[in-house]
Amino acid sequence: MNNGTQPIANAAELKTAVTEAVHAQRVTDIHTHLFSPPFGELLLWGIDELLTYHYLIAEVFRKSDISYQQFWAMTKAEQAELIWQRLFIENSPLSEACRGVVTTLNELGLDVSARNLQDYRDYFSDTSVEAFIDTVFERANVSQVVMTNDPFDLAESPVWASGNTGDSRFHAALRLDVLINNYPETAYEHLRGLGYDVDATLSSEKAHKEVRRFLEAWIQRMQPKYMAVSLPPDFRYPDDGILGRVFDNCILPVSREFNVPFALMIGVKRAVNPQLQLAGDGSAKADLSSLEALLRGHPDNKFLVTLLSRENQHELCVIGRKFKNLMIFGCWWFMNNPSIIEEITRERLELLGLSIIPQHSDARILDQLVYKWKHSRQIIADVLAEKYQTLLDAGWCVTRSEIARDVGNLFGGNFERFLQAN
Ligand code: FIX
Ligand code: ZN
Repeated sequence: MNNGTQPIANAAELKTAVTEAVHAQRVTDIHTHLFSPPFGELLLWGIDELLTYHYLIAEVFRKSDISYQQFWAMTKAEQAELIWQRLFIENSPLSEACRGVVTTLNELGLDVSARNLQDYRDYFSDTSVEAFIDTVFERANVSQVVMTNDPFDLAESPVWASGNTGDSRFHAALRLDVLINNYPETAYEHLRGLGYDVDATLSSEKAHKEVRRFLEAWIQRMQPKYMAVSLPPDFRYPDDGILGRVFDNCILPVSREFNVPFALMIGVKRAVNPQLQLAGDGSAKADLSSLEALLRGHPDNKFLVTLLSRENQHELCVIGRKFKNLMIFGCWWFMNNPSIIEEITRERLELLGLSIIPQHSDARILDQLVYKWKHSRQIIADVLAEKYQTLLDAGWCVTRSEIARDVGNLFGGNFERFLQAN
């Protein structure tokens, strides 16, 4: 019997070993929109939330004659019923977002062949959120998740003020979209209201110091794993506007001083169709010379990066080869589909070996951890098995414990080491 240290003998044993290692590995999910229980209604879960995920809202309009106005006037339960009827009953749920609901219900032990929405509702109404968190973390084999925490969101502030975020499996990420993308419209007044002496264009030394003070206060309060922003495809750096001043004089120095990496999620075109609300964002290819300039100009800063355009993915891998202060992570949003995850994962392993974080879930609804990780694990296992097989074919020996080591790094170790590195 192979105890883990003997070379794997053949292709069948390899395939089994990789699949088992990937499924046994507990995951650190480095980017979600989930919240721990003290955040109350911000933590979404249950069948009606699953069905009204914004990915499915975008799809239902394509299969129904309902107007935007009529849809948004419905209750959540009515929206869920419409989506269930149109996308699951009147059409087969083939899209990745639809398939995700089926996988999730099935993994939770519900009878998907019955197609009975009321049964699913009954299941969720019979459980508490705390119990359901345990169920989901166990089924998804996730050990910890990173939330998305907006310091400008008044719904979050009471929890941060209380100092009790409840469940230590939920970690913070300090999200800075409002500061970076909406400074004149929103952040400026908000900061003034809190007593920070900032000016409208963020031009003075004093204002920079004040924003740094704001960031430091939130870092103390949240203990975030990283600071983060989503950026449009036309993001440019260096920049002589507000973005450049926030980056150069506020975020980057604080990120360095407190050893809190800065995560950039680049390529989102917000509100391409505003009628779709949260479902209305699009994507486009970014000019990555700006990212190169940022990495080159700040070798002592650490950056986590994910991109929304398929066309950018290969170029990003090449940039990863040039800059060790870059950690590439996840297949974000429109990239989070099996065919593209497979392609990107293969590309990354070929160009960067095991020095990546292959996936995050971006789950907005707790239940989604189940399907997002089940679907991704399968693809990552298949690609890894193929890559180890090419080594075996060339006469290299691989052991089960080496595979477990590699998989452990991909699903959590690389993230932890990147956070700790100076
Ligand atoms: O900016 C983000 O973090 C995006 O992931 C979200 O805004 C987006 O709506 C989403 O849910 C993607 O999966
Ligand atoms: Zn997200």
